[in-house]
Amino acid sequence: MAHQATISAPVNIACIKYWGKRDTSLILPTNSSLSITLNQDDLRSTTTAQCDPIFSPGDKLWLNGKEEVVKFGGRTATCIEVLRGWRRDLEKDKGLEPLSTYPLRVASHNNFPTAAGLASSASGLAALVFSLATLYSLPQSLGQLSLVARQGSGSACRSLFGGYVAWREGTQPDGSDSIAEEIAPRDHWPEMCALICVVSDAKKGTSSTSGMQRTVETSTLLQHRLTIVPERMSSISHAIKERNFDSFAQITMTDSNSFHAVCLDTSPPIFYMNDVSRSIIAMVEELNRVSGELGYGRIAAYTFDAGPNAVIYALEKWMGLVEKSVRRWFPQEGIVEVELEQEGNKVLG
Ligand code: 2P0
Repeated sequence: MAHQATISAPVNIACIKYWGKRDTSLILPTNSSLSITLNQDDLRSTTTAQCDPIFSPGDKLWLNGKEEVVKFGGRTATCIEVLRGWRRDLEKDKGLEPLSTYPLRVASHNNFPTAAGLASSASGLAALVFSLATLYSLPQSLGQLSLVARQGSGSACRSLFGGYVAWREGTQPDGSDSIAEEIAPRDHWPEMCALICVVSDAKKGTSSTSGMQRTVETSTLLQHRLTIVPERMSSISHAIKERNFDSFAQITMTDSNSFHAVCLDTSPPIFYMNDVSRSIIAMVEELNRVSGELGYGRIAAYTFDAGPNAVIYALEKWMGLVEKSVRRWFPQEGIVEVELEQEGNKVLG
């Protein structure tokens, strides 16, 4: 019988955005980033990895039922190669069955639209890495696995953890310190919730990988952004530690706007947000203006990734009001309310 592991991996949404690589093959970012992991009941990638000596030679991968080519030297192949190497070392040390020599079959499924700015590559690559680590019974820590997931897709390194997660850009040329870590568990601030407004589930026009490369090559504003992000990383970490929503919201919204500004400063410019996205910004800003005047401070924080869909963070006590406002002004948009996630990847079988 084939050896098998099935796991699920969560989606993460960044409050401080990753946008730009200083090394495109090792996937080393131009700045650190920070994200929140969303509940897997709502959004997840589920992946089964199998290996068996009777399989025909070569590794095979299916994404949402469609076979994907595992390109030699490509990102997926790199992740598989590293994990297989770690298994080989373990087999040598402990005299284990040589699973590392068996062909692999990996099938992955997302329960949300792929490539619609909902971070499908993050959960997908995190799921790939964790399913193989489970299949191979690897002893490596989540931090070490994050170094591998990062090489599959940058943002994937953050999806190995639950709660509030930082990806440190690192300084080493080999990427050995460009690692993700949990800075606070979900339980630290359990009232935090997210509302996803699916403005469009169409595949995005410019992929993150090519878009950020173009930004690095052409945007002068990016250089300015890079001088500001370190301070933002420490301020938002502080806001999370202190459970200061007003400050958290201010930094999250500012960084989302800064990211979309560098997209606009790219040549040719990249537009991820549309008119509905901008109207959602106006609505949240208005809500915060009123709540500020009433002495509650900011009560909602929008953020947009590489697509038009909005993610709005709010504390549980305000989420009813935020959701009602979104439904009133944007009745045609799909809305998903999600809690945060305690765990990173889960072993299902
Ligand atoms: C983020 N995004 O921090 C930012 C915000 C999109 C906007 O990480 O080339 O799919 O695979 O490393 O990880 C999208 O970038 O790009 C992303 P690659 P990835 O979540």
